Amino acid sequence: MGLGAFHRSHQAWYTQQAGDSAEWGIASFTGRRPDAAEVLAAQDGLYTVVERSDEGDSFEVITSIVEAVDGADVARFVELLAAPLTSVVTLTITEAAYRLNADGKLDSKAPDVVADLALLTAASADKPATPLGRLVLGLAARRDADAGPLAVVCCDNLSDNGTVARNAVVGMASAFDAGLAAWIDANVSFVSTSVDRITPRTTDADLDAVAAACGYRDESPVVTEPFHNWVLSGDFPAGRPRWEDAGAMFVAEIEPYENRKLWLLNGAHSLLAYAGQLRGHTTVAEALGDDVCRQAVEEFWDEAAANLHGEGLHVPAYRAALLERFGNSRIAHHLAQIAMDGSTKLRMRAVPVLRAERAAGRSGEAAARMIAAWAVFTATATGLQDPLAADIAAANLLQGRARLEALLGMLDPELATDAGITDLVESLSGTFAVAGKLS
Ligand code: CS2
Repeated sequence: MGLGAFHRSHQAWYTQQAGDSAEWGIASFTGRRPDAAEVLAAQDGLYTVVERSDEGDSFEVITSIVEAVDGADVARFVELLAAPLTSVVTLTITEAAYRLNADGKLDSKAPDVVADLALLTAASADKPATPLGRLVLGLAARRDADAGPLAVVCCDNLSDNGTVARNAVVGMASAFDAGLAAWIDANVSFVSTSVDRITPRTTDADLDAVAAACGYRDESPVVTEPFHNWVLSGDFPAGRPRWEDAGAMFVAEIEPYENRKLWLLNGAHSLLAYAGQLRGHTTVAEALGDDVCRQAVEEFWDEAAANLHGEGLHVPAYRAALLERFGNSRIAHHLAQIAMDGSTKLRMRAVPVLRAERAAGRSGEAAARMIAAWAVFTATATGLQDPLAADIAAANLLQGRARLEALLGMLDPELATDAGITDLVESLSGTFAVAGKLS
């Protein structure tokens, strides 16, 4: 589920590199962009992965997607899930698509969740609109067809993402069919993963670069960095491609890897997204070149590192590699793209570090600075893209402490009641102000 650039530079790319790739094919369903399936289907699912480094570009045609489908074609999705040969469902549906509230539970009041639950309950469920609604319907069909167990592999940047996916799917299923919820519990393995490969949105210039270098017109290439990483934890009861051939790691305990990636990479990304845009920058590489942003990142990394425990994490080397990856100036990774859905992302990227620092008796100032930058950004940006955009807009009409309490409450209700934290965030609100930029 999900046919975006990241799915194609990561899971589809890993599947192509697997030694047994000829035995596997991916049917990829779009989420929010039906046109992505149309363009790819017209090319028989083939597309080019452009690996872009400071040294230059390399090109590879990926053949592992054998079917590109508009996600609204729920009938085809359900048909494939009911097929015993289907073994794995990966999810790259964005963090926000899990419709979690600040407690990490399914937000059963979100309007599209309510609508899908009504459809499913009425058994007139031909077209659930949310990815989770579609997955629940597909799993019901698999149970009815007695097609056996399978693995759901969450590839979105959420802590303990397998459990999150399980809770959301089982939560939705149990709302209308307790038997289905029990079947899912017994037959579906929810695999947790930490995924990593920086993949910005494709531009027209990328299409031209592929045409010039390869001599064919690919309407849907993907540009990505050479680095790639995939750590997985969980069972695959119906088998899986040999992703380890491309370097995927299968581990018993995923949390340390997940935290390292979510806090150091994604945390720095979100910090740069808000601080960088407030200071007039457009891309990650530009923002990192600004000493004020760079220092804020280093301080946040110090706080995060103090709370990363586990063997073999090599945090100093990981940080050094991140500076190089972020500094790849040939990859224009737009801050505006990263800034989307901040209320969901910060729950995973800033809040855990802030909480861990406070629990250790320290201030958590660097993590609070990220939240402060987000809060200022939400008040100044036009057309904010966030599942809580309406609530954020309402909060920004409030004044002083009430405003910050309302914003913090969307990230973590408990933090919002801690006056020490609201004061801290308030005191950091001017950190990234540039004269003339905030009016
Ligand atoms: C980024 C991620 O947009 C974002 O929120 O932080 O997409 C990031 O580029 C990937 O997780 C890198 O693996």
